[in-house]
Parts: sequence; structure tokens; C-alpha cells
Amino acid sequence: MYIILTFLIFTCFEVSISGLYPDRHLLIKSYPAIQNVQSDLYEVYQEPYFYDVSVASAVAIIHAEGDGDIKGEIMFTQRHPPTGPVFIKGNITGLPNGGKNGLHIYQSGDLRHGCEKLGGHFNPYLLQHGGPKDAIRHVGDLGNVNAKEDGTATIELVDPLLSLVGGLRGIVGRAIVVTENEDDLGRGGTAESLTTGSSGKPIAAQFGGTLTEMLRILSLSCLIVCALANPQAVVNIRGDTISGDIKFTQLNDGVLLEGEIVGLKPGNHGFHIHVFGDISNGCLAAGPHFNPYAKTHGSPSAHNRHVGDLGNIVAGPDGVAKIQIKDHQISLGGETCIIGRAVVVHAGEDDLGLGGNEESLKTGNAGGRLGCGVIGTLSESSSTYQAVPLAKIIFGLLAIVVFYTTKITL
Ligand SMILES: [Cu+2]
Ligand SMILES: [Zn+2]
Ligand SMILES: [Zn+2]
Repeated sequence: MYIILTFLIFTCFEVSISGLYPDRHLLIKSYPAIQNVQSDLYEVYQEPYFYDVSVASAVAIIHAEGDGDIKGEIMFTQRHPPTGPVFIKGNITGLPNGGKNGLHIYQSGDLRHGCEKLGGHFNPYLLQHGGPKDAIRHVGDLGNVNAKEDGTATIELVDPLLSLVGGLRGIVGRAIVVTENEDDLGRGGTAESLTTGSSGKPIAAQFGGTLTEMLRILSLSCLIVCALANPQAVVNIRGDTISGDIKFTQLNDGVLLEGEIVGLKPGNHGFHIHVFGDISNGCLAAGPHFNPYAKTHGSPSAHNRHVGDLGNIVAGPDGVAKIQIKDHQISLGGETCIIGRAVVVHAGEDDLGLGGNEESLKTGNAGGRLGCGVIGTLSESSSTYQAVPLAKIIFGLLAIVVFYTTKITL
């Protein structure tokens, strides 16, 4: 029944969209890895793609939970996003000697409480836990890392399910987690085995932060998720002297930022979204301000500004800056999506592009980088994706039609 209805709607939209773009086909896919497994989740593509499908990449700088010594860096590369395989390469050190430790992508990127609030394994298709080569598995199931005697492990994987763009299989902004025990890949014969592989507590984690400068997105899946789920995101900012958390909520007319940074010198501090979600090298790896439309630096209220220009935050005499900002340019989906990018807090004041020199139009002369964090997606359960019913598919398709229609008039 659902299949017939889906087919009818599909045909209807295929006809209406192909009227606009006769050479492009609308494809609806269910579970992408294997045939004959039905999930409630659908992905919608129109091929050939309009958006930039050049290589997408992401990085996760792994840190231990608490005061363990685990450290590492994992690189993700997808040559043909959104559906091509993801190459995963990395090194982890400080692992318990000579053992196996589970490696998984979790639902959420909320590191505000260490590894406690990450939800379960990233599982948009609502399937059982498994190994990375199994047909049935969580999208987040990457199996185990094998530590050598000296506690180091090399990771080299090719994964068909992960994606570095889009909302449905997209891992950017979610946490990559090393667990204390070996993952039994769902073969333990217990309920726990089919949920987590009995791999125990997370012992180290970080987000996949994006290294892709411009995602000329149109990640349709992202559009659908935005339209339906009122997305939220979160960043945990750390520096030598400062720390704090900020929550982002997508509203109809912008994004609301709420939070607090402590440990600042009293006064104004430049506050921006930088393009790369890489917090290594004292936040320098985060690159310049997020600027998908190639504009000059400006104030948040200016028309001519970087998308990432959020102006200044103001620390009181106690060194605390309370943040309550509504911004109309950043978003949690689409071309100006900030998930997986970095928030940077600067030592000095941002002159908002009014400094009268060249640097002012690039950085606002805001000075050194006191602290930074990668913006992670905030969803503690799979509920965002649960049982996408037909009504939502229709809604999603409508969103796409609206998008394409707008695209024409632009
Ligand atoms: Cu900045
Ligand atoms: Zn799993
Ligand atoms: Zn800027």
C-alpha cells in the first residue's frame, strides 16, 4: 500500500519536476546498501546534481574522556558526494595495550557533558547493530580499532554508507567515539550486542568537523530534515583560559544562539564561525571566516558581511560573556549551514570592517584565537528520523519542488 502510494506520488512529482528539468531524473532510494531491506527512510535525489560534487572531507581530532591519554586524528574523504564511499584514515595513540576498541559514530555531537549525551550509534535506518561489512548495521558502525602493543592503532577503512554531506547519512557534526571494550559486531547473542556490540562506555570522542570550504549544497536530505525537525546544534568551546557552551536553534527567520563563555578578559571579543571544523594547532586550522558568498568582513547587521560574522561578545568584569544572539544569515541546513564548522572566540575586539585598513575587511582585526569548538548536531535519539511517514515524504518532495522553483526565479 505504502509502496503503491509512494510510487504514485513519485510519478506525480517526477512529471512535475521533469517538466522543469527534462533531462534530470528524480530518484527515491530506501536503504542504499542492499536490496530487499525496507526502511521507513527515503532519500530523494535528482540527477545529474546541480550542486558542487567535488570532493568533501572532514576531520575528527580525538580526545580522551576525562584525563585518559587517548589522542588521535581521523580524516574522512568522499570523492563523489553524496552517495560515493567514504575513505577513512587515521591514527590513534594511548589505547589500552594490544586490545580492540569499538569505533562508532554516534547520533549526536553534543560534547557539553563529555561523552555522556551522545545518544546511541548513528542509526537513521533503524536497523540492528552490526559490523562495518554487514548488510544490516547502524550507519555509525565502524567496527573496531586494533591497538598494537604500544597502544597505537592505524585506521584505514572504506565505508559505503557514510556521507559527508546531507542530513540523512551525513556524519559531519556527529561524534566519533572510541569505546572501552571490543565491539562484538552484533554476534554476542544478547540484546546489548544488537544495540552496541557490548562495546562499553565511550572513552574518547570528537566530532567530524568539515574541511569542505563550500558545499554548494543542495543536500536535499538536509532540506527535508530542516523543514521537519526544527534542528538544534551545540558547540563546546575550549581554550587555554576560556571555556563555554553555546546552543543553536533554527527558527523560521534565523538561528538563535544561547550560551555563556567564561574566563575572558572584560570587554569585547570577536566571535565568528570559521570555515573548517578543525580545532587543531591552537584553533589556527579552523581557517578564515565562513564566507560562502565571497564578501568582505562586516558587522552582523551589515548586508555585506561574511556569513560567519557574528560580531563581538561582551565579557563583564567577572570575565563571563552571556550570549543571546539571533542571526539571519547562518543556518542549520543548506548553503549557509554551520554544522561541522568551528566557532572561534578572539582575544581582541572585532572592528566590524570599519577599521579603515585591509585587514579590517578580512578579519576585523580581532587578534589571536583564544578558544574554539566544532559545531555538533544536537539530537539525543534517532527520533528526528523515526518512521518517516508518507506525509513527511510528501512534505519533503514539496520542499524540493519549492526549492527548484525558487532556483529558477533567482
Ligand atoms: Cu574569527
Ligand atoms: Zn551500532
Ligand atoms: Zn568576517
